[in-house]
Amino acid sequence: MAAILKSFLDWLRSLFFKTELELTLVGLQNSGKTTLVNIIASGQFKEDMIPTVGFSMRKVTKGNVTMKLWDIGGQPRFRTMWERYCRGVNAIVFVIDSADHEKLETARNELHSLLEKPQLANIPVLVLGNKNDLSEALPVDKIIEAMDLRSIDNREVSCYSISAKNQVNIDITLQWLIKKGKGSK
Ligand SMILES: Nc1nc2c(ncn2[C@@H]2O[C@H](COP(=O)(O)OP(=O)(O)OP(=O)(O)O)[C@@H](O)[C@H]2O)c(=O)[nH]1
Ligand SMILES: [Mg+2]
Repeated sequence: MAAILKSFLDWLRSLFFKTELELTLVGLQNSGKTTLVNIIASGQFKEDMIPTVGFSMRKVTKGNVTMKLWDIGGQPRFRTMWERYCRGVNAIVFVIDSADHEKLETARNELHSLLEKPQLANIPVLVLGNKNDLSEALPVDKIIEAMDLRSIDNREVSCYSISAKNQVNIDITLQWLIKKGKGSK
């Protein structure tokens, strides 16, 4: 009964309130951050992507949800910028190429050193194992292990296996993210 009441109230709230979200996407180069932003914004997938130089920002409105998406370059020279762009956001989205086994260790080290920054304390993190359309892609339990996500105990952490290309699990990703937003009139 309480659950029904809650979903009714959520629905009622959604009629009157706007949800505003600010999110930052980080992760190694070639993991699919810009592709994911494009999928969220327009559903378009492109094979021939240009690596992000510095960062790009996109504002996307879906129904009564407005998302400000900071998409930061993943090449080593841009990684020092990650922290600055993650400050004060509703959630950090850490994208990995789950089929690129060799880069997982670097991805794990980059994630853990980012989360050590005091300025980013408590910000929820969503780790996305992208490219699950590829046969070598690791399943979600292996990603959790390889990224040592169970050792993170000072914030909310979730992990999904997705494919931006085939739009797999994009819906649950958006649902998770929207819950981190703040309602405002
Ligand atoms: N098979 C497959 N390829 C993908 C997927 N998502 C992205 N790609 C490809 O991965 C490559 C890199 O994608 P980008 O979105 O540019 O990666 P990025 O993380 O933004 O890279 P940087 O901007 O350099 O940090 C492109 O060739 C994409 O087409 C996916 O879900 N499956
Ligand atoms: Mg990019």
